[in-house]
Amino acid sequence: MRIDVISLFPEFIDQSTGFGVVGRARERDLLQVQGWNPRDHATGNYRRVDDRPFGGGPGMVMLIEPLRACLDAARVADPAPAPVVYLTPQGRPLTQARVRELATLPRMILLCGRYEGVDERFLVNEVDEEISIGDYVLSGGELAAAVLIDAVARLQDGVLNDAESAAQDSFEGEGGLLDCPHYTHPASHAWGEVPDVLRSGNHAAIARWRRQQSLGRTWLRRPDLLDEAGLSKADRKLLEAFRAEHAAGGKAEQP
Ligand code: 9D3
Repeated sequence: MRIDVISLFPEFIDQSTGFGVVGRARERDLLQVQGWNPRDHATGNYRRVDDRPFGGGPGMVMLIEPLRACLDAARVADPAPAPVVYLTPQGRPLTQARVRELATLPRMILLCGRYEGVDERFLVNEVDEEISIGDYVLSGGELAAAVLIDAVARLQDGVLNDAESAAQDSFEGEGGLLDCPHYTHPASHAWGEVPDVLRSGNHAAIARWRRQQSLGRTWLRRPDLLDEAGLSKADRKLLEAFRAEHAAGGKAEQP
């Protein structure tokens, strides 16, 4: 997949996608990320990329022409069709379902806003989709773009190693439940013991315990996800037992 990113801070995009899983995907050429700076396409002595809003008010608005020239340059570099995605607080909230769809595209072009945002006429004429990454205020679209790039990169074929893929499968297979707790050595520590079942060697019991922990934690922390999860009869029994232990002040999980 090729991702072009229009941003006043292309170095941020380059660097923030240079590490870990995403950095490895770029090194192996499973993912190409290229930044494009509207400033490089601005004209005049001051190379302005923004101006004051009509109607007054605080802040600045990104100009149409530097963005248009920048987008044209990205399309000349690779004329394959690519949707333009604008990262904005006004966008539809990003979900893993949308990430999965976007990850199948051979290419997309991301637009990062700064200041108060982008002239509405550019959005109407050039942008295909607007995406937010959640209900909190960032200073610009770059971090949101890095989040989206990370999420789609992990779904490209060959990006995750076998262990990472297995972990991903089991999460997606859990139908949107939270993960169970994880433990490693030492089995005994001043801060507590590893649950006996995990050391029992009984793989069926371990799978059951993990499933129950996932259900219980989702119930405690994200009951909204539980409504969508479509629990089996066995799941409901496991959760019922978790609740009973929880109500009895059990050690299943602190509130
Ligand atoms: C303080 C400025 N706000 C006035 C009401 C509007 C505003 C403009 C630009 C708020 C944030 C931003 C910059 N944010 C993004 O570009 C952004 C974003 C975000 O802030 N939250 C969640 N997802 C995203 S995607 C892009």
